[in-house]
Amino acid sequence: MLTVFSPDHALRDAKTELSGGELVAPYECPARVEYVLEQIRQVGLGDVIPPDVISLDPVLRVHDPLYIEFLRSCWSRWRAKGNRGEAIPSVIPARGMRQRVPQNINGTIGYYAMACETAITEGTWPAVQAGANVALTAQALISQGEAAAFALCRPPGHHAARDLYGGYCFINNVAVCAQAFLDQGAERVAVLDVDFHHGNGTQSIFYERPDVMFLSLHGDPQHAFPYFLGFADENGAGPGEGFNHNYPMAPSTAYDVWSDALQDACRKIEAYAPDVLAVSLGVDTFEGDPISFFRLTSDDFKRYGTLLASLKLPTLFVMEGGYAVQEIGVNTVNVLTGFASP
Ligand code: OKP
Ligand code: ZN
Repeated sequence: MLTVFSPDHALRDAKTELSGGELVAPYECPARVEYVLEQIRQVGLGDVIPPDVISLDPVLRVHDPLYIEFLRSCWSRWRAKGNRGEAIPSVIPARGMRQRVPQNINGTIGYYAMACETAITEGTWPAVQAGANVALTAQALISQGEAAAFALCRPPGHHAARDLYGGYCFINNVAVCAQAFLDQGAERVAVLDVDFHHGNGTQSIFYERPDVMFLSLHGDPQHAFPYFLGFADENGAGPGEGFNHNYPMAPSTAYDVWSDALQDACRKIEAYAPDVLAVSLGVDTFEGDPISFFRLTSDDFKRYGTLLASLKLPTLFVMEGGYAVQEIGVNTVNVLTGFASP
């Protein structure tokens, strides 16, 4: 299996994350994907190739142009105001308030935030853009007939909505790829999100559409980020009714219960008969993850990789979360080898 990777991910190297009332060192750090890359080379998964230079057009099929302009200019606008720390919002347009973009950057950043832990920094935009190009280059490989490809993206994307960043995410890489498949002739795309956290951004982008089925296995939002979306009764709306499936699961869920949910999701994917499968691959379901509460073991990742291969669909894997940095390489590559050599 080919992997697409860009060293430009390292330009996103925030010094702060708002956590527990403190500014701590971010969990979502550059070392994450370097460990994955090292393990890919260790097991000989396949070649690692750089992304093509791609325009923003496919990104703008999914995201609001003014939101993308905000991501691009946020850091310089923030600094121009004399702020000394990294850019974080201090006010959000909550219930009852006007949903309009104000001119002051302190208001603009709150308007576009879905969470406040994620600091915007000098190198964030170029890293995020490189990440989208990584995803789209892997997507093009599948479009051109490869059976599978791995987009080793960083930062992740599945919390980013049409005009919202947060939860470490800025551009929704998997959503951009799903739309690109459709634009290149696919009729139906299934997006399966196995990251520990609910993919609220991906869900919201496709919620009213039947051409992308979204299925997500995740920590019950009663207890886990993003708290305000990802419940079992969210099944899509309008023409999208019946094409969204959530599997929220309780603290301490292990592979027996988790894999039952995955098998149910696989049956729904089979019935949908998509042209292609895109997997939001987060490995923060691991028992040792510092910010999550499932109990998958490293061997379990290999098992479910094999399960996914039984769908016999062209499959794009897009990297999302996973914060047990020492083990992220083994866990991620276990999914890919379980898939590629079951
Ligand atoms: C991104 B992805 C830790 C709380 C972190 C945000 C989690 C974002 C996860 N202090 N809350 O889905 O892996
Ligand atoms: Zn996650």
